[in-house]
This record gives sequence, structure tokens and C-alpha cells, in this order.
Amino acid sequence: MRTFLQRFVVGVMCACAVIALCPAQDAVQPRVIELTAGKDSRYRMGKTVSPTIEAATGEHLVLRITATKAKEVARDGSIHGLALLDKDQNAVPGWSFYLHPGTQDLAVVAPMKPGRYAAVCTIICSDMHDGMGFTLVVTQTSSNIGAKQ
Ligand SMILES: [Cu+2]
Repeated sequence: MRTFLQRFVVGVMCACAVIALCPAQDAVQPRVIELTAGKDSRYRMGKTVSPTIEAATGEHLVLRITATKAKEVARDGSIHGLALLDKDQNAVPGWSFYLHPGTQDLAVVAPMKPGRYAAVCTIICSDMHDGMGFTLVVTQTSSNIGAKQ
């Protein structure tokens, strides 16, 4: 006769085993990155201003951005924007967004080319706008070399 605690422990261990045995299902879940786009025209991750985010090539991410209005608002109501630029200042396809007040989830895929990318605000949100952005560092990891396309 097992005690409740023993059954509980066995149950937790089974659950852990199931999670551990399902890496494929885990891999399709995008990683969520929480950011704020602030009224001072700055992107933050936690308390870090203009953070550097690391990602693997082709990694699926969800940028969960909570945006607060700065001084200026675009005609369509956008309060901040987001574009990702490569080292030659070319916009990365699939990485162009306009932000509205509140929290929004942006589904993106990290570029297949390793390197440093600059995420910049694309709305003139205040006279501090020019310094609004963050960095995405994309690296090729051993686990995703085979996935290159
Ligand atoms: Cu902005």
C-alpha cells in the first residue's frame, strides 16, 4: 500500500520522464522573449536597456513586447516600431512590425546567417528615437547545423 506522498513522487517522476522523452515537441515551441518598448523610447529586457539577445540560426522566437507611448504617435496609431537590420543595414524579411499600446506577441525566426543584427525602432516616437533598439546575436549551434536550409 503506497502513501499519497509515494504516489505523488511517482507521478511527478513519470511526468518528468514524459517531458524528457519529448524533445521534438519541445523544439517546436518558440522561445518567448519578454521586452518592453518604453515611454522613454528605449527597449528593455527586465531592467536592461538596449539588451543583447542571443539566438540560434533559424530559431523560432516570440517577442512579447509591452509598448508604452512616448511623445509622438504615428498617424496610424503606432507608438513604436521594430525592424531587424543586418550588418549592411538591410532589413531582414519577416521582421517588420508596428507596435500598439499594450502587450503584443510577434512571431519571428532568427536569420539563418550567423552574426550581429540591430533591431531598431521604425516610428519617430520622440527626440530619443534614434537610440531605441536592441541587438540580436545569431550563432550557429551544433544542434542546428543539420537544419540549415
Ligand atoms: Cu520608438
